[in-house]
Amino acid sequence: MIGVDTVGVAAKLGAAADNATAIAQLADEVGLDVPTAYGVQAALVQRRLDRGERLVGLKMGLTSRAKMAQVGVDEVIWGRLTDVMRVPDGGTVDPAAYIHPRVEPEVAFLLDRLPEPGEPVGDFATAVRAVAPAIELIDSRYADFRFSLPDVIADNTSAAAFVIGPWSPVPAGLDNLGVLLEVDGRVVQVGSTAAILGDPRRALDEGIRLAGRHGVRLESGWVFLAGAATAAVPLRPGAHVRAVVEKLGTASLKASA
Ligand code: OOG
Ligand code: MG
Repeated sequence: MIGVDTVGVAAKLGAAADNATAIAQLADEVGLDVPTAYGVQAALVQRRLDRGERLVGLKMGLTSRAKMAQVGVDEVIWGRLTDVMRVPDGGTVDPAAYIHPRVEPEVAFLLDRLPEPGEPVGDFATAVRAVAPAIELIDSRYADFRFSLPDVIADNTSAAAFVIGPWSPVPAGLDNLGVLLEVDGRVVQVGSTAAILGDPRRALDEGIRLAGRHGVRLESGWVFLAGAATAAVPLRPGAHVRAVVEKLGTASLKASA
């Protein structure tokens, strides 16, 4: 779309994140369509790279019905992950550094040898070196965590932080593993990896395809988040959060009080 100041829009979203202050949705006002929104996302992430962050992966969003229903957007989306967003397993985050942080259970892939652009992932075990349970901390920069499809794409799909649990070799089946999200020892969300596009391996095909449309090629060594299998829950000060994925184990995170 001609005439959208993608760098200017990205600066507003970047400032909202830096100051942990919500802003109003802006897609309608500035006339963002989906391709332009991905352009804003690229500019938003470029601000981070300009201050020394490194691109370390890609995340999928809205790959499950539970997530689509929670936010009222029903298209699969993708965003970019940087090294500064990564929190060590068992590490602590300060909820005050975010606007209205939420946590969700994820499955992570460690990418290995990927097909040429436009080619499908032939052998998953060649494309993916290892898998892990993960937690994503999302924090929409929009007031009340409400947004349209182009709004959330421009906002780097609400990406804020992520935790990767221990890596395991790719198990025989990934398509029906139980998923739990626990807060302070209580189960708050229950799901299955089957909720992720029927099989989280499909999320990788989608990621390669959708990012490829915008000239982004996934790289060996990158982390890939397949998208949450359940709805996200608010991260309260002092909370202890665990994501448990059957056969893969646990990733955990603490929120400072
Ligand atoms: C958008 C990001 C969605 C997922 O795993 O589905 C996402 C949001 O819910 O704010 O990360
Ligand atoms: Mg997510």
